[in-house]
Amino acid sequence: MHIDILTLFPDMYNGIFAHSILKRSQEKQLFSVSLHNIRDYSTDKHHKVDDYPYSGEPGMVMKIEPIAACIEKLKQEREYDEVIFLTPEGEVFNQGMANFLSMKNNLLLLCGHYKGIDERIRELFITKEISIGDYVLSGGELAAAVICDALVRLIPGVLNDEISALSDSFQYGLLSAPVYTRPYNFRGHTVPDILLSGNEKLITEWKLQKAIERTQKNRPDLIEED
Ligand code: 6GU
Repeated sequence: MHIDILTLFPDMYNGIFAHSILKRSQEKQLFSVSLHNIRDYSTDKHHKVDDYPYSGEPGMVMKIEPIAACIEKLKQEREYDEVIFLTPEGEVFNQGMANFLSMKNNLLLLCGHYKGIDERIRELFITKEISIGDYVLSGGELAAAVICDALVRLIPGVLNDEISALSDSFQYGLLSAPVYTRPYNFRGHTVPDILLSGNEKLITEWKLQKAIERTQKNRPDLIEED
C-alpha cells in the first residue's frame, strides 16, 4: 500500500513513520508514504495557500489552485482507490472502515486547515470524507496519522503474529479481554488462576466473559447496536 499525504505541515510527521509498526511495514516494503507540502504547489508570489471566504465570516479558507495542482500531478503518477479529505464533517472512522481501506493499493489523504477548503475541491477530487471522532482538531494531520496506523497494521505480513490483529478490540465487535504477564503476584494483586490452568477451553470462555463485561461497562453501545 502507498499513501500520499497532502499537508501544510509535513514536519508534523517527523517521527510518526519512523517507529514501531509504521517503520517496520516500510522496511518490509509492505507500505510506503510520501508527504507533499501543499505550499510548494502555490504559484503565488508569496506562496499563499489561503484566502478570505466569499461569505464574509471570520477565518480563512484553503485555496483551490495549489491543492488542485498537487492532486492533479499525483494522479498522473498513480491511480487512487480513494481520495480522502480529513474533516470533522466526514463519516466517523471505525474498524470496519479500517478493514475496508487496508485492502486498497493507493490512497491520497488531504489534510485541511483553517476554516476549511474551497468546496470545489470536494466536488472535483474527493471520493470520501473521514472524521476520527466528534471533537475538533486544528487540522487533519493527526487524523491522517491515526488512519495510517490503523490501516497499516491490518496489511497481511505487517504484524509478526497475525493472530494478534484478529484479537484486537473491535475486530469482533467486543473490546479485548485483559492480559497479564509476570510477576504472578504484584503487591498482593495476583493473576487469575484460570490463566495458569492450562485448560484452553476454560481460558477461552473466561476471555469471552471478560470481554463482554468490559464492553458492557465501557461501551454498551457496541452491544446494543447488534
Ligand atoms: Cl479528520 N479533522 C479535524 N480538523 N478535526 C477532526 C477530525 C478531522 N476528526 C475529528 N476531528
